[in-house]
Amino acid sequence: WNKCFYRKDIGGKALAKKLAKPSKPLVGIVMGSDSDLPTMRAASDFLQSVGIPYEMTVASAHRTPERAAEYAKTASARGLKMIIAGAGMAAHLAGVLASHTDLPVIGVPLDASSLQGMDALLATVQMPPGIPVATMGIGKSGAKNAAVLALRILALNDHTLAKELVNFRENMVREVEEKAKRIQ
Ligand code: RP5
Repeated sequence: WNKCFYRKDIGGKALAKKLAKPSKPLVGIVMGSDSDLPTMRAASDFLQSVGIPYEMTVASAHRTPERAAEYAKTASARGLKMIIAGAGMAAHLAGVLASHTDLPVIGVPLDASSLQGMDALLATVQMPPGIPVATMGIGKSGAKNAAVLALRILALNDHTLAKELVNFRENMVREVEEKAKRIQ
């Protein structure tokens, strides 16, 4: 699988040590096509900004069903804690991945057809009882929220990530307050 390790720039000896031993990815980002990459970058960019190691690849529920199944079946053994799956049109990717793993799967419906993502939203969200997909909003904001949700889940058991979550939220408050000042 395509690996995309990331370590936050911490500098000095700690960085040298970490670079010698790459972090294992905790989150897998899967998309149905390479045409989804510009949107799904919103997820990987966020994970990178908070220092969550991830891997990213393409697997399609329809064009490469065996690759998609294999990815999900081996995800837990590779150390992944959850999967973010983005797909457009008849977006069955997140559901298919969820059917082959017990890891939490976060689905991101993408706008890839004349139905502007409504097709993907319904295909992703409307799962039969027993196989859940945590479905985000359509497009880039959904992709970013998938990564923010991943941070929230991982922060439950990780003090460093819990601090990242607090920083992220405080920065959001500061940004809104700055913007509010400018419109007074
Ligand atoms: C979906 O079909 C993919 O996730 C993508 O959003 C859409 C179109 O794929 P391409 O024809 O651009 O490869 O399966």
